[in-house]
Amino acid sequence: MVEAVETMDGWCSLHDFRSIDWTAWKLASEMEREEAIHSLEKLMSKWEKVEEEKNGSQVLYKIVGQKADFMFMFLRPTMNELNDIETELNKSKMGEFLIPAHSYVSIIELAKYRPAKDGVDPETLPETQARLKPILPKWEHICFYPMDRRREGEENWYTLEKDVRGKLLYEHSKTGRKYAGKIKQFITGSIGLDDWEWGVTLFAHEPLEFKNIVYEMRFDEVSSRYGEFGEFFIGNYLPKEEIASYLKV
Ligand code: 76R
Repeated sequence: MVEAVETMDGWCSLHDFRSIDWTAWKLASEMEREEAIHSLEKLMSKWEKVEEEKNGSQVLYKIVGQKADFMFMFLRPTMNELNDIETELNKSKMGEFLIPAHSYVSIIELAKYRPAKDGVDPETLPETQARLKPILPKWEHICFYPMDRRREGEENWYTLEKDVRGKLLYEHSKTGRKYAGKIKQFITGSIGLDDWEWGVTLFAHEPLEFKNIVYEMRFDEVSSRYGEFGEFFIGNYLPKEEIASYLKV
């Protein structure tokens, strides 16, 4: 029988995409707009405290193109906290001008394909814990897309033996490591949680590196034979200090 792989699971993740209701925004009074901006800044400050205390992490990006305007990515220990965050955003003054565009629910995941070294469970290592409960980078650009592993005829990931899958992912990781310092990747598992099997979140200083890594990986067997991809989202970093100028009309 084909064996599943054990996963190491970390913080719960919510990718929350919002479009700005620009018509309502322009029709609002200066005072209302200020109140809305302030409400978002206040929430961001509150979330930053959570991050400082290492109880979660988040980022805000401006989506390029018409799929959304804002993309928040939140990491928290529980799904309840993620629910609270989206609700508090909806209830805020800013929430009156935000239209839900898309969302993605998943959990930070690392797979245990490699055998334990000297009998040590990798999950107990501090470096593993740091990857399961990461502080997200505030790099200039973000790329998010969901993906599946194929299961069709000869291309069925779920009928491959574990050692074969491990070898294919090892080859994949060698391509990934070439992008050290240029790309930071977070894999979140969403089997049973959302419409695809994994979410891929990449950070880069230079957006061309997204195209480079995704293109190069298309030729790795694990992607060329077993990868299926969803919608791609690209964003530019929006620090709290720049929200007001971004929204100024
Ligand atoms: O976790 C590890 O670092 C060990 C090696 C590794 C695994 C197990 C690894 C390394 N990945 C793993 C698993 Mn990955 N990854 C993707 C994508 O567009 C595409 O073709 C694929 C999207 C990118 C860009 C990427 C980058 N990886 C996975 C899984 C889970 C599969 C499963 O369990 O079946 C998916 C879906 C996936 C997809 N990967 C790396 C990278 C990079 C940059 C690395 C090197 C990380 C490093 O060593 O720092």
